[in-house]
Amino acid sequence: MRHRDRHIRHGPALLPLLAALATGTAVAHSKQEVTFPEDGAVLAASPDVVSMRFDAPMRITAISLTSEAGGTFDLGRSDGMQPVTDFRATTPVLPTGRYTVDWRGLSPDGHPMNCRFSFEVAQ
Ligand SMILES: [Cu+2]
Repeated sequence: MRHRDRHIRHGPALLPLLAALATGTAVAHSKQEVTFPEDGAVLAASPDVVSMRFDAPMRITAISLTSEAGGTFDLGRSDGMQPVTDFRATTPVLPTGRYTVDWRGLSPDGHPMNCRFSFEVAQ
């Protein structure tokens, strides 16, 4: 069985289904539990890192940080593309503005996942 979850953070109705799918399988579907910054957060200064926590190890295959103005910013990864439950990447100093983190990953059960979260750096 193959399925793709888009914006998994916004799909609470899917959780019972995902739990049912995970039952009886050796490896579980992973989901995003917590991000830093939180989705919608307004920060007084540039964050040093962005992070995501998962309930099962997720291999992050792509991640990007873009500004509302269209700029892209390099992230410093240290996970070596290995599955991790706590993903962290350092950020450059971000000017005031709105930002979105988009990521794609592979759940332990092999399902492709993707999600995004946004935050604002205020003056
Ligand atoms: Cu799955």
